[in-house]
Amino acid sequence: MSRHDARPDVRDPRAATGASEAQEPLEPALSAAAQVDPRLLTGTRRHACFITFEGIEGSGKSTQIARLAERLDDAGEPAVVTREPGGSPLGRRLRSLLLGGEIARIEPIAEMLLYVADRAQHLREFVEPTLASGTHVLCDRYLDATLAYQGHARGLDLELIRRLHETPPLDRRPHRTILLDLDPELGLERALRRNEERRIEASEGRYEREALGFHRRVREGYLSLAEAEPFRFRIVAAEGSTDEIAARVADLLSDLFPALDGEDGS
Ligand code: ATM
Repeated sequence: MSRHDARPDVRDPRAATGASEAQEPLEPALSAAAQVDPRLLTGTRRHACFITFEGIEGSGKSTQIARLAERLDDAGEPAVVTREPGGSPLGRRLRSLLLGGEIARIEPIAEMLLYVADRAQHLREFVEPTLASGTHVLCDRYLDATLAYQGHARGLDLELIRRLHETPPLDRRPHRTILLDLDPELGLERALRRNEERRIEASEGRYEREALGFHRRVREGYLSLAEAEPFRFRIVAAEGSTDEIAARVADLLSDLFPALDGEDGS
């Protein structure tokens, strides 16, 4: 785990700010279809950014998010990395229930509501206080994962999922979403190899056991979400070296973080 990986159990920004309770967000959430908030584009920006990373299994999100956190920290823009599910103490319990093999079958709507429960707790306990303290938040999966996996791939009503996310604290929208796009066949191959190396099959292998068709639907789902919100999404081809992909990611965020402009991402 890198020094920048500040999942809440590693580094809690409330410790730095002295806040003991989850705070109300200090800035209004952007609407779902929002264009880039002009305040985020000025050199005198005072608001921290909420950036999410999405993609199918094996698309390299974790590696890229860690690289970006490092680049931002080096550029004097403090950023923490977190993830869903699992960005709060409750979320970590939910993650092991959702991804482990302990419960053989979870009803699709129950599964969706557990991801939403994880998100509500994560937003209140970690994301909002962190943004309020002026630290950027880089989140490995967020609302679009629920729309792609539980909506597009499992067939749950997308509008139901969206409606749930109109209620605070779930109404927080990312300022930018990086979609790492990859052929699912390649992604699954990478994910299975990684799991074997790390021996995590038993604890987190539930999605890798889904058929290829499921992962194809997830990818198509992500691409249609990106097409519907071009202002928020940036699609990055997740093929090539880690350095090449990191450079593409930095380039697509340089309007929000001018310090990333013109660097090579390595
Ligand atoms: P990571 O391995 O990227 O942390 O994701 C864990 C799984 O959670 C991921 N599995 N695969 N493939 C997708 C799944 N997931 C959902 O199905 N819905 C959600 O809302 C979220 C946040 C994750």
